Amino acid sequence: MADDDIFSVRPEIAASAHADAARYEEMYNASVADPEAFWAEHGKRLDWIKPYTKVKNTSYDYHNVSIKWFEDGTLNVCANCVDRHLKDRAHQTAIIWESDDPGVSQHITYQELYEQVSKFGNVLHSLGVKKGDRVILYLPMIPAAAYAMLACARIGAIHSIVFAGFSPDALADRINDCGAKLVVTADEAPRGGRATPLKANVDKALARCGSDVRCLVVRRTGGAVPMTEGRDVWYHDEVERVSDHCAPVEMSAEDPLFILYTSGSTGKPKGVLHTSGGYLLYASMTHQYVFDYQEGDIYWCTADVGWVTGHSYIVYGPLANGATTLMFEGVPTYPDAGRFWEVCAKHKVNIFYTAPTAIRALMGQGEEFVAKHDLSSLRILGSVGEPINPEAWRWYHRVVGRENCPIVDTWWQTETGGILITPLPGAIALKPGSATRPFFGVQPCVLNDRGEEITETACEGVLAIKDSWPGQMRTVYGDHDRFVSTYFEMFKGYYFSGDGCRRDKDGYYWITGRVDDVINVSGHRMGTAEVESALVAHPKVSEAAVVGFPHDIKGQGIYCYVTLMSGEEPSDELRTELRNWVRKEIGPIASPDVIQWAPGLPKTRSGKIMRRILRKIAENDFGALGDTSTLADPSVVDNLIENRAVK
Ligand code: 6R9
Repeated sequence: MADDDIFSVRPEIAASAHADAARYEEMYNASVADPEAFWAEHGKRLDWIKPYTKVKNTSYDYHNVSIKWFEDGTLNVCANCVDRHLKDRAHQTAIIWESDDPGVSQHITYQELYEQVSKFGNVLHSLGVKKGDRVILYLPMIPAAAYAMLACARIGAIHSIVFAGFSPDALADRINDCGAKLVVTADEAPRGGRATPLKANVDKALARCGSDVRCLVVRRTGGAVPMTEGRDVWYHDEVERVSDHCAPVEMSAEDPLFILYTSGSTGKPKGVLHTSGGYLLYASMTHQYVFDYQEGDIYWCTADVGWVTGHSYIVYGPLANGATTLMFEGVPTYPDAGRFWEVCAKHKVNIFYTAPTAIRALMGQGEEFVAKHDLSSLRILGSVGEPINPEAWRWYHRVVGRENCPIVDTWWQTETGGILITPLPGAIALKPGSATRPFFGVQPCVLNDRGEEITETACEGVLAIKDSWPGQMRTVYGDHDRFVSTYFEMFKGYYFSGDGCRRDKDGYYWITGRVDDVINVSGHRMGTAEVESALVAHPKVSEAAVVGFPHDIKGQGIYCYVTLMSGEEPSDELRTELRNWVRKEIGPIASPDVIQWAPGLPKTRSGKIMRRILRKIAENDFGALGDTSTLADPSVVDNLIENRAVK
């Protein structure tokens, strides 16, 4: 039984960890017994200009949802990430940049970061950007992306990063929604040996925006791009004209830091708004404890700054802690499937944080790509973005971690600002596939369909959070009602995560996927993730996505899209084999009704499977596939429709 499959805490990790088991219990209990006192104390990890006297002022009351932390304190987020480290670590590397080209990397010290960010702030000023203005960043994974974020924070502007893989239309929607006055971009974004024409995309987007929106262009590849007179300027020209001193602006803890758009279950993307003090405190504290970050560690989060993981765990958390953070421009499979491990070896990475989808992809390529590289520097591994199936967990643990690196499976969301449920490596025994226990100050609970909290330890339901934590989003930009109705209406008095979960007898949380992914087969509730996990545990299966479809007798049936390992051939025998395999892994109740061979699955550019589309195909409802524009490869959908399995 998975619940009893336990990897105990490694004594050598516990011995030097920021929290061992006893310390975790003590701090956790203190954090929920008296949140005011707990956060008043830990708020001191930031440098405040005017110290706070009020700590927590939050209400989950449906009629009056309001979230404020440290509201009378003032600070500057950039000064906390840069200036305050100059005294002790001016010459320490702040950012290691690894380019898409494996021959090119760069070390940027805190002193250089300070100079670059100050100049960037002055360029923004010179273009008329002021405190409270919105600035869209549409950039490759280059140091200038971090400079631009921090420069906005320095002058009090609100950044909104749009992932460089998004289309011109998606970009235009975001520019318009937040009323940005400036878009910062680059000529082109190299990834995996190919270049995305960012500036050309901005040109298309700006054709749909107000004429007052300007564009600042950073040179990355040197590719020729047209510049529109009076609207577009080159960064390298502007920076010649500015001084290298830029005073950080005093900001209230509750002044906005950034907006990040995220897709909901329906409708247009929501502008998730995060503010300054609580967000930074939470990002920095989770970064320290969850990854057991130690002075001198080389830390690498493989996310893109276009996603929340990049905000909190490439830029803000690590830099607030004076860490050395690695920024990677490329992809895991270029020039070959060993790139991650090559980079780990090259820069002697100690802490490595990635997504299950990457692990599964690399797992399918074979162990020899890992074995070639010296991974002895690795100490802690992390996972984020989706439930990690035990099969991938074990591979990550055995092959990448050589069985001596704890894996922190971190559950959180764009909305939560930082990690909420996770093991602490020196404190909490691991179970493959479980995000384990709550971080300090986080009170998860499991609700039944009627919105009642289930009090038994072992149970299953929807995951909600009982009280606020400092990193929580404050509102949907420009639409507070949507914030309230999305997260606080269905289950009154709680923050509703949209995820389902199970809590086992040891109080461990197992995220079962979005609630809309839960299917009901003959009256039994089943996480589609469970069936997927069973399927990908089969040696011939590389990836699987499972959705429900209407079934005359069972209510819902189980429809499986299966991608085979390269070299494996689809056959009816294999179909039967997989069906029996799942019956064996989970039980006859989980027996797949349909198995469709899928050469590719429809994924967003961040690697999340778009189950909404798979459900429609399974339901034979091709007319209503909805918006497919955010897919990494829309042609995948046509293939699935063409080859739809006949029931
Ligand atoms: C950080 C991030 C949030 C959704 C979330 C959940 C899924 C993220 C997970 C996980 C299981 C984990 N999710 N981490 N599910 N285990 N460790 O990914 O933010 O892009 O907003 O996605 O991702 O379903 O609700 P975001």
